[in-house]
Amino acid sequence: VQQAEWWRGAVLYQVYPRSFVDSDGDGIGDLPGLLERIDHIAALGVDGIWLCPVYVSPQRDFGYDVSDHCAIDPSFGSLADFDRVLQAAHARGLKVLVDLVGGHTSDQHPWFAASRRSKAAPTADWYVWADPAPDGTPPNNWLSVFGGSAWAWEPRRRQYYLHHFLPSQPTLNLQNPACLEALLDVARFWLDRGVDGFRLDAIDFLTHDLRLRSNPAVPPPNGQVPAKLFALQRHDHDMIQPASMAVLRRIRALLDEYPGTVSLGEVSSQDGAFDRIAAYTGAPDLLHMAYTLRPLRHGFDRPTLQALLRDAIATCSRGWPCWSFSNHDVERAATRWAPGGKADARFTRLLLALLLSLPGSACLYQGEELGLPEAQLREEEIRDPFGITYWPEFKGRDGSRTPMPWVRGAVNACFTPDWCDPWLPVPASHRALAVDEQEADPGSTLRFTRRLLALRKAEPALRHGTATALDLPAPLFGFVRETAGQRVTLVFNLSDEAVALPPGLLEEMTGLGHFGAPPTGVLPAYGFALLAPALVRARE
Ligand code: ISL
Repeated sequence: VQQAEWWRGAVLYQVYPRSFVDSDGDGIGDLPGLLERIDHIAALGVDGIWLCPVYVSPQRDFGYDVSDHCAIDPSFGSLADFDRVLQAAHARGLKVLVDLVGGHTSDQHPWFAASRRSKAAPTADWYVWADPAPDGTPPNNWLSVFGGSAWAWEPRRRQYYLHHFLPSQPTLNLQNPACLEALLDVARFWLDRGVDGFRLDAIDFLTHDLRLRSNPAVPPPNGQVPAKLFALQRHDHDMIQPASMAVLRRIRALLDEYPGTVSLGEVSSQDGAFDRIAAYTGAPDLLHMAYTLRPLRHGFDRPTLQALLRDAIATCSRGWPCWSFSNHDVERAATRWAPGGKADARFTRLLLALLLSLPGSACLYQGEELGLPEAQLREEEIRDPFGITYWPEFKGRDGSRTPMPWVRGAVNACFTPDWCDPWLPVPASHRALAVDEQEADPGSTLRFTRRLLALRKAEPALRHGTATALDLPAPLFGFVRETAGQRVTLVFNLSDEAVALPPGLLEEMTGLGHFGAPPTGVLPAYGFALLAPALVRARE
């Protein structure tokens, strides 16, 4: 694999900077803090970092509402701090992808400030404006992901503007050529600074139906009105439009001017997510890779995993998926999928082993390497506007955004200087999983994750190999990764009881190194075995 293809099979560590390390004591993580702890990331053995937004922003959606794309929000530091992080990452062999939030800006962005003031402004058509219906109501029935109509009224223009997320996140009109050029200029700014590519936010929302047709209603699933009303429509006209492909092609063409840079698209969890990953990444003039949180909608049982593996194999044959089991938008996998909803170290490691052995690339979300469970927050602790709207049916996304626990015994686990309060509390349940504690324990999840990543580096089959399902009796699930005659076999015990390995596999174990379960031929509860030649080489 050429250097330019470094992203195939790469693992990216997702940093949510607000919650990584706070160096200056305002309760908010920042770039100097990230710099202090960058060796934690390098020591994991990942290939790069995906850094969530650090641009100037009123922080209504914690950085996904950008008001100046080419400057760093003072709460995170300065451009000089950014350059230092970039340099430190590159010095350690880590690539850096930054977020490109192309679908919308903050309402505080100068582009929008001018656009809302007058229909004659240079950026008048850079957002999606529409006249009211004859009765004064919004132009159609589109809904915002975060609740309510997707349209907000602007008295100065006597028009509505579109927002797929918060009203303070007006949708950009990327079908306006000047607007698209402005977005490409933003991308160029960061590429010139040396970033290795972009995570592209919410690509299913980049363009919309220019006729503004209403979406068809769908009956409530199981006859019950869902907590999030967004599910009550089929999003035929506000999402997933063919016109987005032209936008993505322009972004790719720009990236191709900077060899080695890559794109990672975020695909919504609407039906057909894997087909869309294939469509978005299936041609050399489109995206390099894409991920979806779609699998998270399901439980963690054998049929679901079998379907997931089928999707993984099919998507790899047509495009390139990136796997993400946890991130800043969803409940942490260690809790979401845990048996009985109670995080369990054995199960958490099984999840990590699966995440890092599926064919494709992968994102590891900060704290996932520690096996952090979802934080249970009280209503008054919630900061996420999505959670505030829908509490208590949906508690928002803060449970996966709490600060990284660095030092078990320190005030705020050393996320902040000890004299200040973090923006979200450090959960008591995270202290025992703090980095210092896990560094000292050879059997910890952190040390396990490092060994797993080292194995992925050493074993080409795990990075680049094809995948083939294994036909195993329940409760076992497994597959084989293979490249150039080298095989890696993976078997997972999905039950809470020990299970004997089938005889054929036992034979395969002889002569192969084991990772995970002890080589006794029995997989303990939630145990797994990863059988790989590199493990033998390592022993010799
Ligand atoms: O699937 C979805 C809607 O059908 C959602 O998961 C959607 O794709 C997601 O909410 C988009 O998330 C991204 O953009 C948001 C921001 O709040 C999230 O943090 C970000 O990851 C708006 O910029």
